[in-house]
Amino acid sequence: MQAALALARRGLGNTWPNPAVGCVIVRDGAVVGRGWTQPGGRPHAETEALRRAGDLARGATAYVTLEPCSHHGRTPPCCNALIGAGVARVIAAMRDPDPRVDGRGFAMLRAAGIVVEEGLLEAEAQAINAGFSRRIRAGRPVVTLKLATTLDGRIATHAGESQWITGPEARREAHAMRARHDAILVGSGTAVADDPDLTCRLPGAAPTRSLRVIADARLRTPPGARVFATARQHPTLLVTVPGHKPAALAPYLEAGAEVATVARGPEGLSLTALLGALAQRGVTRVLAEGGAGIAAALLREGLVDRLAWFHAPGVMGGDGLPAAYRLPVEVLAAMPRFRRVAARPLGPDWLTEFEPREA
Ligand code: AOF
Ligand code: ZN
Repeated sequence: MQAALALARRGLGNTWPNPAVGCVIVRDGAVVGRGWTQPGGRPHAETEALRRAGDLARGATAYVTLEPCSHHGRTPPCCNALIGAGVARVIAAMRDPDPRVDGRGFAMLRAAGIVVEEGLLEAEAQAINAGFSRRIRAGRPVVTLKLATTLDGRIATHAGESQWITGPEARREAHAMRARHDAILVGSGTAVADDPDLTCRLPGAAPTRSLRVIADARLRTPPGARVFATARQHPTLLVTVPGHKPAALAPYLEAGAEVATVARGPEGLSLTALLGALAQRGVTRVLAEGGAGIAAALLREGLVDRLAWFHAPGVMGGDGLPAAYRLPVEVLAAMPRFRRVAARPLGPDWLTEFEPREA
């Protein structure tokens, strides 16, 4: 199952709207087939592993990180494939929350005489599928907030200079992080100040399917910005509020970007509504890369599921721009708090990862 989980992780950022699943088929103590969900979500992990195992799947045990599907999609259910291949035992880490499956897969396998065990390394599988489960159950994706700051939490100088605070090792990790998410979100402040292209550039890495999302209520990002100039090569979504004149939106559409409108929020657009719109498009995992406005709004609304904080060993002082502004914390009890789940050095910098601390 550990091996199946590692295979599943390969698909993160690439399989949406489907979950990233891994499957290992074992017979007589030897691995005879391995598979993981392919880009775009099909083929599923089990059919990939079965194809490789061929006749050796007969009497074998399949380790799957998610309950095999029981519904007819573009292809018949994975349960049919497992039954047809003569697999004797299926060990699944967790149940599939998709209402089309949700226990029906296990029932189908058992009805066919296959021995089924559920719950092996379930916590790991739940973590991998957190975005998928959240989209199914709550209609929104999980959000990782990525910040790169000085030791005193500054993201840019007073003059707006921000490139580069962290070193090349941290930036490489940030690119890998983009690849593991379905969508990369920035606000117009960052889009204007940094003119990022929000792609994943890693030598040797396969092209990614990440959707680039610019939250821009007032259409402050010029249509000539790098994200829009490359919109024909990389999917790009401009999210704004209703009421703009068609002529104001036309240049973005002409550049090849999509435009979506969502409800207004306290400042600009509602991030909750934006996340809902992304989930409707199938997005399960969002990487928010700033800036200070988006970071503050996500923290304020309790929308951060994971915080990835790069610290560079420099100090900017009070004139530097803070990582988040207008977080009205007046009493300590109101401060969003996190618990550290990982920390490691990256060249001269540190990456610390956090999850919300339960109240
Ligand atoms: C599996 N193995 O590798 C994945 C599964 O749109 P479809 O027909 O591809 O079905 C998508 C659903 O299949 C998805 O919502 C989830 O329930 C399941 N994903 N199932 O057996 C896989 N990715
Ligand atoms: Zn399937």
